[in-house]
Amino acid sequence: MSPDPQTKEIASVQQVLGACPHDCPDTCALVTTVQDGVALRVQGNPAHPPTAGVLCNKVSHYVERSYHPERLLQPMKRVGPKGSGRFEPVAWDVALDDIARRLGAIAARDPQAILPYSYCGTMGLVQGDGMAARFFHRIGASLLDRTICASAGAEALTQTLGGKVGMKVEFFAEAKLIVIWGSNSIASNLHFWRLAQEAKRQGAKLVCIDPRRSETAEKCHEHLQLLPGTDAALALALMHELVANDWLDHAYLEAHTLGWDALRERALRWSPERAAAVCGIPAQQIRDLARDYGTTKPAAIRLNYGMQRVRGGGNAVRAVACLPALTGAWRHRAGGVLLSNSGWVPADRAYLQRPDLLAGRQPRTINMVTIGDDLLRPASPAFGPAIEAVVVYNSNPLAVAPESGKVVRGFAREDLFTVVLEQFRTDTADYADYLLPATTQLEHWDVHPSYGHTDVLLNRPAIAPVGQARTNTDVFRALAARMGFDEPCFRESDETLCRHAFGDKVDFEVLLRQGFASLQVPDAPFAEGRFPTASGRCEFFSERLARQGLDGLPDHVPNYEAAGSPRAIRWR
Ligand SMILES: Nc1nc2c(c(=O)[nH]1)N[C@H]1C(S)=C(S)[C@@H](COP(=O)(O)OP(=O)(O)OC[C@H]3O[C@@H](n4cnc5c(=O)[nH]c(N)nc54)[C@H](O)[C@@H]3O)O[C@H]1N2
Ligand SMILES: Nc1nc2c(c(=O)[nH]1)N[C@H]1C(S)=C(S)[C@@H](COP(=O)(O)OP(=O)(O)OC[C@H]3O[C@@H](n4cnc5c(=O)[nH]c(N)nc54)[C@H](O)[C@@H]3O)O[C@H]1N2
Ligand code: SF4
Ligand SMILES: [Mo]
Repeated sequence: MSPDPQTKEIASVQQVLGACPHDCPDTCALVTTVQDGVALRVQGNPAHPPTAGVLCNKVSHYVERSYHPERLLQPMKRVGPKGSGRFEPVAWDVALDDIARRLGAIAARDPQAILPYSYCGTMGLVQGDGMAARFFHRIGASLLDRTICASAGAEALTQTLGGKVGMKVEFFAEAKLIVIWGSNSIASNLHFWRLAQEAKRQGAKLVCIDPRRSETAEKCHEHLQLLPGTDAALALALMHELVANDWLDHAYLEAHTLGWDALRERALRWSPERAAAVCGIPAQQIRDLARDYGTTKPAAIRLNYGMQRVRGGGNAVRAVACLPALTGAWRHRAGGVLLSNSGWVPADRAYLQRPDLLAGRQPRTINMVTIGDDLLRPASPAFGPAIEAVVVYNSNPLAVAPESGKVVRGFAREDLFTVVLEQFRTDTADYADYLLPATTQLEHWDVHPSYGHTDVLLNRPAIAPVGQARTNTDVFRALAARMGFDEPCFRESDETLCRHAFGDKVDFEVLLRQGFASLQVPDAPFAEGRFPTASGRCEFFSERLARQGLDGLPDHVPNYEAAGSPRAIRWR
């Protein structure tokens, strides 16, 4: 048979398995079609159940992102004043030599004057804080507290349930009541919305709790349009009604919770009328939701981070996280609450990030949300040395950190040495002394945990780096070599990092073969209690908080600017 030219063409087409890098609970599995070294399209992997072959609109265009004409393709050195965005190309070796020399000189005076600044440009454990954390630990640089998104909610879950753990997302499809609380699922958690639709087709009722009539609220059966920052009051009033109508699972409360008497007493102070006045919604709406929640089984709550970005946000998440234990919703696999499942992931951070390279040093910690203030702070005994160098990767602080006026002034300091690893010319990139072109997800290895489902994923490179782009790991390896860090961990390849990222808890061969692997999480993780708290119970009352002089029980903590004030009402 003579060779068919078309067959030859098809034979050179490859499909490469990957993972979406974005900070999104869905952590989709990708399939990239590549021909002759060029990526043609990115699609959802139909074999991965949470992805179900579908990507959001943003990532289905990821090929365009990778080949975008505005992509940074070569290292650049600043020539104009800070922030002017005027650069000239520079060779990688020249840039890396100079960066290593300057960081080395600062570290010789005080390594804490160096600050890494990163967040979730990629959620990958390898291009995230794999090699980078090793490098900064070895230097002894200031540590960064990554608080910009989820800290209040994460802490609240940990105090109540013992970790960032919750329902397995797939079972929302079997729930008969779904409460979508402080989450705009259609926009920011699309694959969950698909499951909620499945439940709806099976007769489930959907309720949305959001100050805004979001597109998600629009499509639910009920919308409780409460004032921002009043969720804990609502949750306490729901508890009030569960008690008043005895919609309680007494056996579950007895066996698997801590502090019920105290919580009960507090809840009884929150009549629906009192909460209605605080939340700005009718008392009857609270009664109706309590009835639905108390009498519908299984009932599931999907929280997201939208509701914890207020003063009492942590308390609100604690109060909501208590609810399923009152009704025993956890007994069913389609009952309970989900905010984050990242606590189930067996990431071996000691291996990936090597905090042991601090070798007994205890650098200060800088909170990423105060970066503006901190860049403008002079040296002092309380603060330590002024920040002299910032290395930014996977983040865009000028756009994302609060009080951006101060952040801009901080980054505009002529005496600050700034290195930015980026795919694009962001606001922050404009302030770099060196701007280093980074690879995209199509060009590097990585492994990905998920906070919305309970699988982990592998991302294989589909194409060679575009232009002169380099992986984050490569840049930190190269800097480590130049700074004379000769520990073997600085020579490990990305593939090796991927292989060991989950220790022996995940079979890497499975990841290589199918691109994802499911974690061993029970279908109804807390049906028999066994919460990962100190007591093994759902902790309504937290000894830990009480010992710190804080309220041991969740409460409604009002906004600094009271809900119902003229400004708040105008906003509404
Ligand atoms: N398409 C897309 N998806 C994303 C992202 C993205 O940039 N684009 N970002 C990802 C990231 S980093 C995150 S953290 C998540 C965020 O995901 P979500 O938490 O779902 O999104 P937000 O828009 O922050 O907030 C959700 C809703 O909370 C409401 N809200 C605000 N204040 C309150 C309150 O006090 N109480 C209650 N009950 N509701 C309140 C808002 O009106 C909003 O509709 O999305 C992820 N997914
Ligand atoms: N104004 C404003 N501020 C916000 C928010 C908001 O909605 N508005 N949301 C808040 C929330 S919820 C969050 S989670 C944070 C998000 O804060 P960030 O995580 O800092 O924001 P992103 O824009 O997701 O990512 C930052 C940059 O990482 C780059 N990047 C992606 N992949 C890679 C890579 O592999 N290597 C390198 N070197 N760079 C890469 C991207 O090009 C992007 O410019 O922002 C918070 N701040
Ligand atoms: S839905 Fe989320 S995880 Fe899926 S492709 Fe879009 S951003 Fe990525
Ligand atoms: Mo976020």
